[in-house]
Amino acid sequence: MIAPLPGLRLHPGYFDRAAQEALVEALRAVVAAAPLFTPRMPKTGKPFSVRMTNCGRLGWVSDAAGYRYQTTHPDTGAPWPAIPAALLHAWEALADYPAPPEACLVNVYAPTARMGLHQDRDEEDFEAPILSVSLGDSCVFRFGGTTRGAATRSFRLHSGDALTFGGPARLAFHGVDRILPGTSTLLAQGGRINLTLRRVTKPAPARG
Ligand code: MD6
Ligand code: FE
Repeated sequence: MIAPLPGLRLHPGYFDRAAQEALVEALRAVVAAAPLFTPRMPKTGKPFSVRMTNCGRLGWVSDAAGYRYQTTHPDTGAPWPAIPAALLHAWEALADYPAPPEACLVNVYAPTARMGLHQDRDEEDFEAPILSVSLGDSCVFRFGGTTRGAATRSFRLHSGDALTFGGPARLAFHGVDRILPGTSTLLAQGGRINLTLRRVTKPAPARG
């Protein structure tokens, strides 16, 4: 486990090859039920270069009306499929949080796709970490501080790596500079998949 910043914890190769292949299979079923869509920037309507879908009770969407979580797919209107069990187990093992995730955002990167520096702040509960899982080609992942102007650093994320963003890093700016084509044989078409598991609402207080 490597800690590049307090609250940012990298678990290299957390999922072995067999577990990665099983995750890709589970994601095929997710995408069959909830097809990939192209999100758009609020206000400008500019398309993202990544395609997305979700699983879990809530899914993150972005269009001209803004960023939000919703219970249904923006195109089909259907509820999101369930989060694969292997991801729920990883959350239990790594998140150090007493309630399950409610959303799993699936980002699909073509070799030329990227993700600009952003904060994840559409959740009500910042006490919970975000758990990120990378599959397929490696990428150059960049992170900085909690203001857009703060210095940034980058490191590579490889297939099977898990990363938790919690504590002081929960609101750190981060993004994906580029995909490194040809660095993984996991996905036949190349490219990269990133999964982020999130707690969106505050859990009800424990009774006692
Ligand atoms: C990606 N990840 O790795 C994009 N967000 O493709 C994220 O945007 C991200 O890795 C919040 C927490 C962890 C992440
Ligand atoms: Fe993010």
